[in-house]
Amino acid sequence: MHLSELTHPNQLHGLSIHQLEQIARQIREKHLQTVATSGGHLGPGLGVVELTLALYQTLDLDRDKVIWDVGHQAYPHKMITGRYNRFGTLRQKDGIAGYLKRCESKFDHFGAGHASTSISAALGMAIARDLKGDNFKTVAVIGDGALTGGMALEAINHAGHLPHTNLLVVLNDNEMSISPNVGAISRYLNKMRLSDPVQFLKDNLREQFKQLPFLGETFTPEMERVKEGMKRLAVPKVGAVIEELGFTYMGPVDGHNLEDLIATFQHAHKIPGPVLVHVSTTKGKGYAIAEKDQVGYHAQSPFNLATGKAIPSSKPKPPSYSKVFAHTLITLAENNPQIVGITAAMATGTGLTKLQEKLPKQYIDVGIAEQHAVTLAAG
Ligand SMILES: Cc1ncc(C[n+]2csc(CCOP(=O)(O)OP(=O)(O)O)c2C)c(N)n1
Repeated sequence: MHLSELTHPNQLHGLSIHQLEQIARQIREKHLQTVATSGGHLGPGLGVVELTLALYQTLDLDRDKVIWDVGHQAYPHKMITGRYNRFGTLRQKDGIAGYLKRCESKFDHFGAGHASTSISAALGMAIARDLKGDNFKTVAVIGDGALTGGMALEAINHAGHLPHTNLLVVLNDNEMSISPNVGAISRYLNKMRLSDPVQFLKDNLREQFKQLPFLGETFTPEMERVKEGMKRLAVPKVGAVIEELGFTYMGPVDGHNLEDLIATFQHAHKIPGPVLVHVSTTKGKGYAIAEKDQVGYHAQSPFNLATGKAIPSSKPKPPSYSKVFAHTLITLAENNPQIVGITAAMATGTGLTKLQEKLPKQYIDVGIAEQHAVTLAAG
């Protein structure tokens, strides 16, 4: 099947892994060509191609609702919900919008743009569903960056208190906000990603047991049990904090392995109450230049696909606002150590990366947490 024939996401039902892989390739091709021509978000969408296909294969999109956080990563969603043939008009007048837009498609259930709203919106839809006695699924897909926003945590706090409200949260963890993600939650997610118990055992215990005289290989069944015990001592239970908050935790799952993703989502749909599936993805997946420079290719103006270089604008432009702002701030801060630049995960967009480079002690990234940033500044 070619992507152009996919006019409804339920046509994904029953496709083989091989067919899904072909669709994934076609999505990436169209994604790259379109953004190279019109500009737009690049890395976020390329990272969720398999996640989107696998999730949609396990849902009935005529009934179930998927809410994408921010919406800047939803280009694959747009292509498989009937907008492939118009996708070339992305971000042009009367064309396909760069974010989700409710009037554009019945599959866009929530139009945001601001981060950290998806779990609240999905939980609201889940509660409304239950009040009406309906039983469709609601799924929030949220990035690890957006998870640093207070509203996402407020929603988790609420959802974890409602054990009878079915809700699936898919955490798209690529370790990046626009810049590398920051904060204690990000560090915790990283710990979960790294705590691969199988690898831990392979690397450590098996070898050590083999060296014991008389025991060696013959000790295997006992060894397995001891290994399990030691593993629990050595590695914190993956997802323990999330489980303590009332969610069932599943993961981390390889976000580019369709088979694993489909099996995990199928399982997750059967679990009652709030469930969080932790998916590990690579921002920019499939376009080596974007994988390497994940900050630079979060979003791009028109560029040359072969080199990755931006196509220079024909009109000369005045310096950007952020450039002037950063220059002014650095000049002031160099002369006054009491000046500190605070950003809510927008170091590149505000020009503060320059301050970070020059005066790192006078720079703070608080994550996507604007209200905290302002009150922190007041403090
Ligand atoms: C409230 C708010 N602050 C800042 C932004 C700017 N912004 C857009 S995307 C993004 C990073 C999102 O990171 P993540 O959720 O991990 O998604 P990824 O881009 O990594 O897929 C930021 C900071 C925003 N959209 N909303």
